[in-house]
Amino acid sequence: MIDQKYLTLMEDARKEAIQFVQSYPDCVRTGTSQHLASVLEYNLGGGKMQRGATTVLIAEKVSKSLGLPFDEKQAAIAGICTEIIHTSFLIADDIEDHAITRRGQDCWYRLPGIGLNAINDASLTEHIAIELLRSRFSTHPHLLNLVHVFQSTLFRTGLGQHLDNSSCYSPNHDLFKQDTLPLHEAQLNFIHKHHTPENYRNITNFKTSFYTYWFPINVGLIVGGLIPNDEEAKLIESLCLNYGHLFQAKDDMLDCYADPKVIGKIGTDIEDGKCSWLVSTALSETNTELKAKIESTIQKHYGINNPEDVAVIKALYNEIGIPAKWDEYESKLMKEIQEQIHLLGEKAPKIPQDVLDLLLSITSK
Ligand code: GPP
Ligand code: MG
Ligand code: MG
Ligand code: MG
Repeated sequence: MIDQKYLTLMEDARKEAIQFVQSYPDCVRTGTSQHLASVLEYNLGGGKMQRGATTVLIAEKVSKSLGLPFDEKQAAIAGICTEIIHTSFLIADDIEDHAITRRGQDCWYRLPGIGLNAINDASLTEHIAIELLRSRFSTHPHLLNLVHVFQSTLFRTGLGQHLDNSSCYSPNHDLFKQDTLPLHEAQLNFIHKHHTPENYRNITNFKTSFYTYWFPINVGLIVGGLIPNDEEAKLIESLCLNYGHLFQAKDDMLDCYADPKVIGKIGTDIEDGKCSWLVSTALSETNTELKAKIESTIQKHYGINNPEDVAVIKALYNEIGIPAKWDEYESKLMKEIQEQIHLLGEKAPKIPQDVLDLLLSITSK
């Protein structure tokens, strides 16, 4: 559990971010800054604040261990900037994924008067994070490193989102119309090419792991005054990729199995034909006869926005024991992560181990 102190710091930083955009000089015509404030008011709350709190926790521990002064309010601003980037991704992701609800309320793009303006709001939100960061860290010795981490996070996550979107299957995918192969073969080719554990891993690395773990950890280290050397950077990155993998595979399980009231969003992965942990695991079946049955069910019923087809896929997942496979996979992955944290403790003792342990326990909860 994240200590209440850090959540309160994040809440104060959230209010400050809203004041920051409200006091922005109105451009073109009055009301622009109020619009930005409404985007943040509606979208930058109700989340777990995991990324923001990670930033502050890491920065605090690192600066203390280096004997440097620590400004918790400034660190919380860096933390809220990581959350604002997250918000910008969610606004866009919900349009791309045809989602209905987010954090227990209607998705931003579904509100009257918003619609596809939400695309521009997502982009503006991203800029707000950088503007706020630059204004509050203008004299910080590592501002350039911070901006670099923000920009590479944006680029990598965008690449991941592209991989995710271009791996969506549907039996009547546009691409199949141009294919010279018969429909049945074009469908199977697509599934074989995209819905593999390797492609899944690649998608999650880019769309989730960088921005959910690598980003706040690196921002926290820099704010705390530590620029990791190459060896430390490599170890941190490979740990972050595994955290992200655990996080996303779990998110995929919840998409199918959790009560929307509990997770605040209604799952759309099956309807969207996503390359999820569930479908890529189902298709990794080694028994030839069972594999053929799984493939043909997915080929016919996956990626269709129709409750009957979705029910067929959910029944398939249950029949082949996806929940039990998940339990086994989760334990294996958690052990691997614990070993990585241990190794990092030996090779990079300046990186706070207790925060890394906390991140694992939050992710696996
Ligand atoms: C999570 O995927 C990944 C993101 C939210 C990154 C989006 C990146 C962009 C550049 C827009 P998801 O769709 O499974 O998340 P959720 O289940 O929360 O919708
Ligand atoms: Mg989504
Ligand atoms: Mg998505
Ligand atoms: Mg999801």
